[in-house]
Amino acid sequence: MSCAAARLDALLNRRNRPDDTFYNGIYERYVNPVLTREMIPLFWRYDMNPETNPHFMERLGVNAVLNSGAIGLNGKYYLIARIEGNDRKSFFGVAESDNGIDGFRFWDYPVVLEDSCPEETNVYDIRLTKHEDGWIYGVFCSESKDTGAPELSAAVAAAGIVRTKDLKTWERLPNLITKRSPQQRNVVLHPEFIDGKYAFYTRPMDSFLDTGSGGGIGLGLCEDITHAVIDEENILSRRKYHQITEAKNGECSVPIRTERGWIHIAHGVRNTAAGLRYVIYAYATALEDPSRVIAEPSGLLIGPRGAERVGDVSNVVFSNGAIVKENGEVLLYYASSDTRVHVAVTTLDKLTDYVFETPADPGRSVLCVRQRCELIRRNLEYMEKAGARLRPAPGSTARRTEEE
Ligand code: M1P
Repeated sequence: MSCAAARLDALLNRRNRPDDTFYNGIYERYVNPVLTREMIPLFWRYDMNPETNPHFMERLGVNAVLNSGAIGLNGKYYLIARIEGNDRKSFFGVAESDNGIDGFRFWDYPVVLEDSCPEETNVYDIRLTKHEDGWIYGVFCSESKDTGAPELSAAVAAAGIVRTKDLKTWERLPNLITKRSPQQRNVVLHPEFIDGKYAFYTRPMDSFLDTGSGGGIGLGLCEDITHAVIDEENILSRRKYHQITEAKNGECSVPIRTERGWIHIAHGVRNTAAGLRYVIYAYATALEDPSRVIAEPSGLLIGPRGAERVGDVSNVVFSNGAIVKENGEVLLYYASSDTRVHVAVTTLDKLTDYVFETPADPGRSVLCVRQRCELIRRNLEYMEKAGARLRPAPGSTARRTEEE
């Protein structure tokens, strides 16, 4: 036991630092994951009594710690992680840190939700919204067996809703009903009222895994969050052929208010010969009309890299939480391959610049290469004017060379 305790202690006290092998000017990746299954307290997994556990054997193992909701409260940083037991069931646990990049420690007990939904088998991927009505809402996936379908694995995904003031006491509200979509996952509550109503980012789906006719990330309004019903969902961020969202997409965290618009972090999924590939992207909507998309930077913001590519569900990065600090820093939490949680750090300035100044995906190779040639042309022109020294590749039209 002392060996396991010492290992855990070392892990919890390990300092994090930016990964200096990665640079894109948009955000910094950090070297160590902020949460892993090894960071789960021993007393959640082992029977600590040598009389009943003479071999100090794991009794209730944890398979993965992933997709975490995030919130800053009273100067502390909280992640509400999806913790998946060896039994495949997920639940939520609150981990607290002083700086948001390391030192996360789980509270003594996981979150115990009110058992108001007897058919519910699994819960996961909570998004936390500090709403202007004064509550902190958690919206998560509530999964139940589809008893009407013949296949054993058939399931129904719905959006569960809870609320709290302190992350300790949670009130469960009835699940969200979307009248026109049979299934929902990746639902996020907007932090402000829109036209005096609660606004949810939805992801209409025809079945548990496939979005089918669901066109992308929707926005729907409801009058009463204690009996949340959405009639109409208007698609904001559309799935598009041959883009990173082709197979499906979903809102990640609560949109971030900036001077130029709401910045949204989302995930996009495409199919490959190796299976689905999940990446994180961004888009923006207008402050005065959050149903209007005003910027769609091309391609992915965060893709799985290096060791992140391997895990329970490989080739996945997935986010459902971000924290904006008072000094303008933005902590983007993302899980890799459904196995552990990382942080990428940027600032509001950089994120805004990225979202509004990155050109959109023109949709076809011939246009994409023209877009890139235009960047190259401007750069060569600029470098020549600025007197920058460069050695052009054979065939380059740049006139200034190192030899000149
Ligand atoms: O396995 C990747 C992700 O798959 C689901 O996301 P989506 O609904 O967009 O397909 C979720 O189950 C998520 O938890 C998981 O990380």
